[in-house]
Amino acid sequence: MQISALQKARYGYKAKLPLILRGKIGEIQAEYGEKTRSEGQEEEIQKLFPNTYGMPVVSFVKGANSITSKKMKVGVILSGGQAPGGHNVICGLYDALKNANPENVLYGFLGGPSGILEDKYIVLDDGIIDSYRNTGGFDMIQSGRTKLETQEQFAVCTEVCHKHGIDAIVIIGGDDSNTNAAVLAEYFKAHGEDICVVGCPKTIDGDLKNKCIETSFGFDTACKTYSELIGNIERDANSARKYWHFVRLMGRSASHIALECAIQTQPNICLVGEEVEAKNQSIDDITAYIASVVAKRAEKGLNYGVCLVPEGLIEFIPSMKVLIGEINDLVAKRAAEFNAKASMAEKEAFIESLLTDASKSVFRSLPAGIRAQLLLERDPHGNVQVSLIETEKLFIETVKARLAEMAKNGEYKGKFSAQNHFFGYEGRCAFPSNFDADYCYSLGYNAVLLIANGLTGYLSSVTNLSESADKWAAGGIPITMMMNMEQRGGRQKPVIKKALVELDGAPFKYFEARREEWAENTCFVFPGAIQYFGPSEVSDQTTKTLALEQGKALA
Ligand code: FBP
Repeated sequence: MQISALQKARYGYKAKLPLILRGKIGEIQAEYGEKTRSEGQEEEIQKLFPNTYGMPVVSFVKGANSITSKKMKVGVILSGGQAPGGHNVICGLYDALKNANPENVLYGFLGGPSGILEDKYIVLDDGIIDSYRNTGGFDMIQSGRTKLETQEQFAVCTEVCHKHGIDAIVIIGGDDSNTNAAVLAEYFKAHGEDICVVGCPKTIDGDLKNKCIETSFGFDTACKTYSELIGNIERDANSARKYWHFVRLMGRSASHIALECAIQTQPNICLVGEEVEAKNQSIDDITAYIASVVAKRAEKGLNYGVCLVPEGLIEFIPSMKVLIGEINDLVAKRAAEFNAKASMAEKEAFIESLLTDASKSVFRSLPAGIRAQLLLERDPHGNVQVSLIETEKLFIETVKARLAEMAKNGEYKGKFSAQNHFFGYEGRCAFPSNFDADYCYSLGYNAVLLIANGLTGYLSSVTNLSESADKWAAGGIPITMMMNMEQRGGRQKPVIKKALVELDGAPFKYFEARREEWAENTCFVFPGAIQYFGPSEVSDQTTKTLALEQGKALA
């Protein structure tokens, strides 16, 4: 297979481990903290996890340990959307396993969680591992969105583990996959199975974080990739001076990606879903805001600009949230009738006839394209797939109409010509930045220590991430500690609390204090491409979000 010069060079990159994880595995000791409590609804969660609730936080420190060098077999699963660095988690797992005992075996289940259910796997070896070091993508073993959540599925997992003699499963996934990892860990314990389950925090969306998990992997590289592209567009806008660019950015729900990219590139406008919800803003309110910025810039002769739109925004607009909720319900409950409709027009008419009056009028007010996108296939949870809804085009249309009205009243005399973009898949499989390469390798390496210590129901945790890698701390967080109860699919379920953008958090405050200036003036920043080699201050930077959250001043 032909490989690029960069890929070849990246094979040679030595991912950095925290000092504590360097050296022999037999010289790293687990230190146990206090008993832990769940994020919310303690009683219910304790009842659901009688065997794994309340376990202590674990930190690794130097010292002799009692880990035996018994041969271990571990299975790894990649779950959900791709995120840069996934391969390095597997490389870290592999290297730590081989460091502990060269006879240890790592099974890679193929195609996501369905791989274990169908017993489809490969045994990873030096040849495979070495050809994926520091590369993007999940193609080493592929990913999938099957959920491991039923007792029947857990029974199959048990059978497959018995068949191969697997001692532990590592699930690399987001909040839902790690919630399910905890449920599987509890199932194994309850059934007297000596099989550990350890999770690793993955998602470009950046919404799997809390006081114990500082960031999910992939967020860093994805944001840097999008910011490079946004910077390029800003430079194009600044050169041609004739277009407003509307850029939608991935992020299933939370607006972390859009906010980080805004801090990196200083566009004229960045919408933040969480703020829209807090201020109870409608499509009209958002349109009025964007149009006012366009008009102010036009007064200065600046008929161009850049506006960032998080893909999850649509569900934060209160009236849209209600409408989408109603459609999700109808598509699920009246599935047979809905699916029997031959054309999109018939589907639309069918759904519209069943909506409440308020949602009916919101639905009718939407452009035809958006109405159709709201009816497209649901995700495995029965939710609308926001990545398919072209919110940026919606706002281009509504802003255009608004400006035409304003022009009639003499409130606007500019020219509005817009281009739309969507950045999502472009960033999910990029070569991991040095930060993600190091962080992921450390997460995988650390997961083996958790397993070797017999810990189950834990998330691999590497912290102190705004410092250089040698100063990072390593340990494990009981997954139940991050849980609360939420309404999902019509019933209360234990889930890891999703981290949304905090409006009183440092990243939003930083943005809020500057956005007016960025709106009216042109303050674009061009971050350029991710640097993999060169001075540390260029190639080892963290995200601005992480730096601000950890009290660091931005350079
Ligand atoms: P995960 O939460 O599984 O990491 O995936 C996140 C994400 O990349 C979202 O940003 C996006 O909305 C979604 O996946 C797209 O899903 P798909 O890959 O199935 O099109």
